[in-house]
Amino acid sequence: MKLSYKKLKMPLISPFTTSFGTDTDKDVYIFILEDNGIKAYSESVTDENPFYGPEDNYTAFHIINNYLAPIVKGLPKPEEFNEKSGFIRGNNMAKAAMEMLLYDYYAKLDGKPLSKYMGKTRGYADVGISLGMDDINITLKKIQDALDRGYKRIKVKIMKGKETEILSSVRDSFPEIVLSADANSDYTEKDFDLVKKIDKYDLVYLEQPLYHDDIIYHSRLARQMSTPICLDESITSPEKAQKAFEIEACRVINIKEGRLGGIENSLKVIDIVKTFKGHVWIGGMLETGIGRAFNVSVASLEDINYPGDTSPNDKYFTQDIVKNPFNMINGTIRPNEGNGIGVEIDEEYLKKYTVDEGVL
Ligand code: OSB
Ligand code: MG
Repeated sequence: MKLSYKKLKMPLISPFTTSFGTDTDKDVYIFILEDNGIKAYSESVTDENPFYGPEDNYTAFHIINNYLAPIVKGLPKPEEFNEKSGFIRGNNMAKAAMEMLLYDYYAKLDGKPLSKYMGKTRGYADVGISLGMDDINITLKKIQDALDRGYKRIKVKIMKGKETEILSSVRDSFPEIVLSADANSDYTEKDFDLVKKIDKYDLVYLEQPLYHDDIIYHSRLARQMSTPICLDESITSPEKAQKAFEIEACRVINIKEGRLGGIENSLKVIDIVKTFKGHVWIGGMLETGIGRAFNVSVASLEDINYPGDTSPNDKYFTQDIVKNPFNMINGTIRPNEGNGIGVEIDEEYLKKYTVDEGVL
């Protein structure tokens, strides 16, 4: 039994700008579990800085190395992992990286693709695109390209003071498209008048307008808007999802397995959304081919009812670390058919992008 890691630095095709900053590279920890002739993989969705959420690559590595690796080495079933790691507060992204490693391992041991190991899959995932902030003419061109490629939903990033320029330009050029906007927590309770103006752009939902950990003010805002609120950052546990629906803070949830502490919690949130007749979709964190394969598998589950931020690999990297990148056909992607996440690692590119490695 061997548990190891590689830290990679991969250049992004184009910089990705949100209200909290710009990414030019993907700096990521990949985890590898080898046992019984099986090689399982996962990645941590943390970044170099804690700007999206409270964790970063350094805190995640610390938690994994000092607390979670010893648990993983006992090879608990993935559904046992939360109980065994529950004494560690928070640190969901670190936990998710380890829980998902066990998911890949046990799905492979069972001889099943992850999409079938987890539950009922539709066999494909509907795909939307998430566009970072750019010069508006570049954004308009990227939207046209995305529509030509068959994407089923366009999401643009916005920030305080730029929402009108971005959304009015997009709606002027594309009056009919399925459109959403993501503020990544850029507004406060003092900005309600500004945020309410977004109603006129007819968005399918407005993603995370307020504080990264808030549901109370979102509930207040939701009552004053016709646009459904979608929560991303704020939903960090099934309990938080339950509370958000109870107080009507959102009608939509963006699931990221990393933010929720893994697949088990994500499946619970999917059930909660269903109980409240809300909508749910799978987000993304600019993952490599490894994290992407998890996301596409979850996005293919039957109860997912909106397109995900699960673009094919070539949106992000000229060269990904997998030999079998996803193909999008008519705005849909099929999960891999191989066991577990079904990726074939390109060892040459994995090595090329590795900046650090070791055994846990
Ligand atoms: O808020 O959904 C977000 C990327 C990094 C951090 C936060 C977010 C995003 C995205 C990109 O929107 C989605 C993707 O992986 O394409
Ligand atoms: Mg978001």
